[in-house]
Amino acid sequence: MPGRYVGGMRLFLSVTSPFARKVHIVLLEKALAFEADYRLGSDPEVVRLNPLAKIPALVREDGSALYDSSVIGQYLEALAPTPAVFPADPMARIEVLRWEALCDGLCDAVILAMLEGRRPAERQDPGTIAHHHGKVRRALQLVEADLGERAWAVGDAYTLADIAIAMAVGYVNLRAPALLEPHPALLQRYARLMERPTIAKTAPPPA
Ligand SMILES: N[C@@H](CCC(=O)N[C@@H](CS)C(=O)NCC(=O)O)C(=O)O
Repeated sequence: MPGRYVGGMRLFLSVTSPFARKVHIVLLEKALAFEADYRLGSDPEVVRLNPLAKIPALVREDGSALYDSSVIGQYLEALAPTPAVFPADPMARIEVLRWEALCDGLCDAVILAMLEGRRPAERQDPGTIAHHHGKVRRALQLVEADLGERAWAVGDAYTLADIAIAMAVGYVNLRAPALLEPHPALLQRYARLMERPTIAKTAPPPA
């Protein structure tokens, strides 16, 4: 509701949501002023702002809400272009968005496998878990192969693609660490990314 949060931006997030972590990192990188409001997606205030009942949701200065995390990231770049987390070149920008889609989809698959695993044992479908874990395995393989030894995912600068990679590897490490066992290079990359204060500050607490 416009006017409700006048005075600044408000980010609805949780401590474990990888999508919320991604936009939280962007807000910190750009040193933007915002209130962090920790809630579940099912919280009535979140549902009022986002009918999809998901976090992150960002309430803008005019009181209107934005979602999902990819849209929020692009909004923040438009709002505060420096320091940039997207390259200026349009094709390089598409490449950043591809990395983001890959990492977001990877996290979706981790979440869906986790939710299936939380159902009562007799109602769990191992095939469903294997289906989602297959997506995670293939995505992690692609991330590792595609990155190789390069310092950054796109071009020669830190971008939202690297933020998305940190978010995804950090989330697999939290929820399904066995899937990272074949990928020590990704864990090393995550440790390097965690040297950035914005990434360390937003790390989920241990499971
Ligand atoms: N595509 C969305 C995904 C957001 C999402 O799945 N958020 C989860 C938390 S990690 C959530 O709020 N789930 C609650 C629900 O789906 O009911 C984004 O990028 O923002």
